[in-house]
Amino acid sequence: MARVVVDPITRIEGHLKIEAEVTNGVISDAWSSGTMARGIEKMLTGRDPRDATYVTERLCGVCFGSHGWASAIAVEKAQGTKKLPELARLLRNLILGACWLHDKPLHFYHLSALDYLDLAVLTNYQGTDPNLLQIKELLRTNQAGPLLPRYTPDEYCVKDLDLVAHCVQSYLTALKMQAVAKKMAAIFCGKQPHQSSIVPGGVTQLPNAEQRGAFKSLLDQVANFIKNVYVADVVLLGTGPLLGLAKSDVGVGYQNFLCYGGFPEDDTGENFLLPAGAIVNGSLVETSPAAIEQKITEAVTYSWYLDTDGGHPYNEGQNFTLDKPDAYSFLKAPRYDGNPMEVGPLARLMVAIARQNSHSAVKTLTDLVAQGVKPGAVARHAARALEALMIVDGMYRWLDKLESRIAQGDRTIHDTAHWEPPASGRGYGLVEAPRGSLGHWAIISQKVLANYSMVVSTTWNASPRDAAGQVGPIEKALIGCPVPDLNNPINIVRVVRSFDPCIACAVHLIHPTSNRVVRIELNGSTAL
Ligand code: NFE
Repeated sequence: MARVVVDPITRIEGHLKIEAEVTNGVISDAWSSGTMARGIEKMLTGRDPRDATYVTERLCGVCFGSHGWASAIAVEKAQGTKKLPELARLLRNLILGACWLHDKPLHFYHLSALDYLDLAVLTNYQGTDPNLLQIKELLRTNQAGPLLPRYTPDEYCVKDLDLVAHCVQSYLTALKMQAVAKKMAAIFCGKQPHQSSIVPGGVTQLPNAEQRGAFKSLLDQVANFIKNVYVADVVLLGTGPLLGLAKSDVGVGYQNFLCYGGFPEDDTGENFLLPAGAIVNGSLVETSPAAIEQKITEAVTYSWYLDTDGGHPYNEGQNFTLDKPDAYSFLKAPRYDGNPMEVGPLARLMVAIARQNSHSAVKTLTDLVAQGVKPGAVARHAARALEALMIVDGMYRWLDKLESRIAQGDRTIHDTAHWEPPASGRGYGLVEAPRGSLGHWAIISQKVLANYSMVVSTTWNASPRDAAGQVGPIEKALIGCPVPDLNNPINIVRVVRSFDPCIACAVHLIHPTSNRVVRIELNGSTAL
């Protein structure tokens, strides 16, 4: 038996440490450890509830809009808002849709693809593409820094020169598409990152005809890339060289999947582009987000928190302690009805399959599962890509609706006449963020926030053990995974990255005595 420690897991957002116990070449136990503390909830206590939208967005540079959205909904619920102006709902969907279309190819090409490609074969490239020739030269002279370090390629790494060259070209195009998607979102929400349009009660900007036209033309570019490059590449790899890995148990975890419902199609709280549901042990047990919310708890048995175990998010405290011998993570352990739940694209599509959603992307994943693809590492990439097709279709539909409402004379984007934060109340906001189910819980007293709690997508997936000793979803997905070479744990990073974890919704916590603080002199002034 041996211990393998990967710290930090590179090419994810934020700092995550994975420890694995390997017995006879297979992981027999695993520990997922978030090594940063967040603390943003504590900053919100005593503040105007409307501040939460902007403050919580600063958790992260990727999923900020999801936090703003969840926060606005939580404060709206506390106020008693039942219905938003339809234009506001459409614009929120379009802003967030653009953020998702930025995020998905980023994860596949820039964070994950190097787990599956042997870039060294590019030293044999004989073509004329100037970018590839430049990369060839960087590889030849040992300067390919941005594309390295990487693990030693194993049997699942693609070594076919043409295929690797094609994927690297897509990698470079995806960099440009990130900028296009960001620009698209900024047209509707002021700026990127950290949007400034979604506020409690609605949105702040009704885009004019020119802005709507610009948004649509950028959407055309991104949609073309999503359909013809990104999804095509994922399908090409997943059903070709990676099919063996896709049919293996690598990365298969609990058969527990959760989705709060993503992108509302109306104000009922039940009708979403990505349908809501909880699957436990392979069976769909709940479809109502309101019912799901009541069964959410967070354990802190193995987390560096002082507070009591297993409470509902409304009742959670946010006080840290490092003086807890068994604790190993700054992440709490969220549970649904006591169960660890996988969240994210695969969970959403498994719920969509269980709810018999008719989109062709859902049908494609159903077919792959029928052909023996398991709900593991490769399936997570496939689901993330297929889901992008659903978002693209939704965005064209919401844009059409926006145009027709505006043509009918609708201009209402905010319930300005009636919307004031309440003196007291409490509310929760559930949304789907790119990485999975995200919830904010707000308690308001004397017109300020008395308590604020966030259960973030990655907290579900990367959670530590709970009071019952149940491991978190990433830990479970690692157990049983082959690590034939202890010095090259490539399967560990493949499995972890397939969840697209983001620990960056956090800030560094330094220990006042054991952490080394470096003093830097800048132009004569001193900074710590
Ligand atoms: Ni910081 Fe986020 C996470 C997403 S919020 S990237 O995890 O997606 O749930």
